[in-house]
Amino acid sequence: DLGGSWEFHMAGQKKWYPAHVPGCVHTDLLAAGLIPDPFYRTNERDLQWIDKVDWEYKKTFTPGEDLLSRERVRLVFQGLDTYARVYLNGALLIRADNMFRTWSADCRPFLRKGPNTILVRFRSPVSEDLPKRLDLGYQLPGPGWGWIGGLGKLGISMFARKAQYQYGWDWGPRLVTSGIWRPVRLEGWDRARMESVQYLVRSLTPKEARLTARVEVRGTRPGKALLSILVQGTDLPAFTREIDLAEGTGTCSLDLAIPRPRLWWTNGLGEPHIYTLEAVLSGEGRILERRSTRIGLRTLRLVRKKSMGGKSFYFELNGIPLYCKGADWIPADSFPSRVTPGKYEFLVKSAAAAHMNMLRVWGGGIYENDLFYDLCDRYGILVWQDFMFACALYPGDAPFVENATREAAQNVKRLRNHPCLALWCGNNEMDAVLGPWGWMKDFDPEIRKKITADYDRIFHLVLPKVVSACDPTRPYWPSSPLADWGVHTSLQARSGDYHYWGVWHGKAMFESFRDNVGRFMSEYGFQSFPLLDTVSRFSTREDWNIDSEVMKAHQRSGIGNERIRWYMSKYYKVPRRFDHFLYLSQVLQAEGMKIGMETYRRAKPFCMGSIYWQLDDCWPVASWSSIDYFGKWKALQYFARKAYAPLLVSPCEEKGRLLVHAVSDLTKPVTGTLRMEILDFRGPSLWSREVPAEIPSNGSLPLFHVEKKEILAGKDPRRILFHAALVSKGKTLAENVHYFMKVKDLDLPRPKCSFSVKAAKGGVEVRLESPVLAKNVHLYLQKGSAFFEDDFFDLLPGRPVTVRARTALSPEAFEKRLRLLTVWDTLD
Ligand code: BMA
Repeated sequence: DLGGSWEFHMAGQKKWYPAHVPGCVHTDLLAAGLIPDPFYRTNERDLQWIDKVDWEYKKTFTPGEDLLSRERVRLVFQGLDTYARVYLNGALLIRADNMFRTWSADCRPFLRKGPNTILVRFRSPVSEDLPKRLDLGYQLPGPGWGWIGGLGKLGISMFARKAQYQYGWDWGPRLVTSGIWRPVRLEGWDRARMESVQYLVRSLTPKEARLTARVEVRGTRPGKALLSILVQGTDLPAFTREIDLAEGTGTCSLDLAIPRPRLWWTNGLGEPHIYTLEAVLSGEGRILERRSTRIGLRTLRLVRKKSMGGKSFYFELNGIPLYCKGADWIPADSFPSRVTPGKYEFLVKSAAAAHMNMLRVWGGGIYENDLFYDLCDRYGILVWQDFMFACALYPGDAPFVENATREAAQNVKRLRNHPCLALWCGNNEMDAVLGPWGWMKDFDPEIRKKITADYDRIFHLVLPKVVSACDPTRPYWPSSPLADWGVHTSLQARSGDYHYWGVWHGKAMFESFRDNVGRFMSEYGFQSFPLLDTVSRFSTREDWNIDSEVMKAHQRSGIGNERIRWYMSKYYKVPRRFDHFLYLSQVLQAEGMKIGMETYRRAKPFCMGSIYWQLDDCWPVASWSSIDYFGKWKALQYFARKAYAPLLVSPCEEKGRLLVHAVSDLTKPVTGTLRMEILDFRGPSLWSREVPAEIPSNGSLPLFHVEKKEILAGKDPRRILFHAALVSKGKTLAENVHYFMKVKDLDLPRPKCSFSVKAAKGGVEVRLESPVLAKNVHLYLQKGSAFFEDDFFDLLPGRPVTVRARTALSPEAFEKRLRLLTVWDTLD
């Protein structure tokens, strides 16, 4: 491992500073005290010089005897960002131009006994790509945040095979970094080594799983070797065969069988069982290499068949039609090298806690670290994997296409053994850029033809070819979405994945989710602000106004503040206080998205996926995320946990009627009672009804309906709520509330919440109660922090609830610091 401490400086300078590998220029400059925190206030603007200069990294190391005694030694960089030249003891070994590729070189002849020096020179991505843009003579469509970096309207991001979000996004700063962003090592070997191991499940029955291992072996000269595969944790004997070695790389196969296989299931359906297989290569009487791979045994099929006036789009897992619930994933930091394993685990665990079973790795970020996919394997979360192209059009010259092809092949090979990996998707929204968004209309026809041909080559020829060659069992889907919201024809919406942005971008009310249901929702979303404790980490008190310069610098959507305020004024009374506004923005987002999430679940099986935009943030910002940069669950994350529960009861209004649906993702039917009630906010129950409920497995159906006129007769809709609960054997399996008016029109009473706190495992238990309705109760601590298991919920009159909180505080200290905020408190 050549990671750890290195030195770096701006090219041409004398003095070197300490650096850390993996890392990047920005984090190294920050650690050396040479720049202020790029996320603080408007510091981003002053740091734009960093991408205009070249940087050098160096390290001196002494290889051990063992390494020097090897026949071959290879220098491997798992990630160089981006335009880099690598020198070992002065000899140029690698010229890199793609952040997403692994770069390696045989370096045995250049290695010395004693100290060796490795130098990596990073050329400025701006100096490298600006000439390409100028030579082209026209601007390829793209997101266009270049003005922040002093480039005016010149967009250059599409020329670089580098994380696109770093050039600025509508939730991300423009911080274009460079560096050795993934591990680097020397690999010594003799005789032969495995270049790759692929496990293909050929057949899977309760009796037996049959697999084929395909191993690429590289030899130094012709001869014989032995390949064995061990299934760890079982008493199965090793599967073994003799193989021929050549000088160079060859492929060999080995069949294996696992009796009574334990399957890999997604979160909510069962255990995501993992098998560890070890491939062992031996020759000349010794072990040459061992390689462990964790796999899962499952069948996963993307089912596309004519149905319901279009074409289905759903996954079938081990024979069961799977409703996908989840969110879109963006890199968890502007500087991906500093995302800790703990942060990865927290985010994936948070997704699982909200009953998600799919994350979509969006194409403007990175092919994630191995750890991310390991975690998704372990938590039973499928990954929809975009190739890294988003919201732009890309050059089509031969070197670019070649570079993209190698990038695709390497990443497909790296990730294909993960059971979590569900689908390869060509890009994010490029189909929309070419068509519906109208970004192409000003080009002259010749250029338009060329751009379209370039698009077709990569996304309809090259990438599907790579997938079918390297990962033949996974589906390839050219672009997400197939149908964009603005101009979709009803056939498209009935046939593929769908990004619905009428809410937010199109200023449609939340209720419009109901008229915009696709077969698989791969994006829809709404923004909110992080709460004050997060805001105060990047701002000072004088910035605490959403239109201040600093807050605007942390709101990257040009329409963002205006949209939030507009929607808020439609549904709520807009509060004057800053902290109340932040809180209410989260309530607005969560309640609005609740309508979307529940609509898309009720629409099962026509609609078989609800993936909302977006799970996480890459810095502290106003955004569509449900978890903020510092890991605080926003109201939306709590609401997702309820809307995505395996069993959902969902009331809604339709054509003058109130309907109550049940949606089940369970594999067994449920029998129980639907208990309904109308409560006055101030306590009394005004109406109640019970009906028997038979809910089939894996389905959605209405359980009850009534004319609104009938149920509301003689009641004041401003003062009542409808509560529905699914009860079986005395246990509440699911519950939900519905209001008949927008919150701004409700006659909310002043809550009189009381609470008591007692010790519980890992923290405390808070018992809350109010004689009158308390709407969207937010729990927080005056000082210090805690993780609340539930938050932003409606506390119904006279119905106490218990909420657990993880904290290190004693119950007494906790009780002293506990504070509550409700919608009523934000009314001036
Ligand atoms: C979608 C995404 C992102 C963007 C989001 C919000 O189209 O693919 O590009 O951040 O909308 O505008």
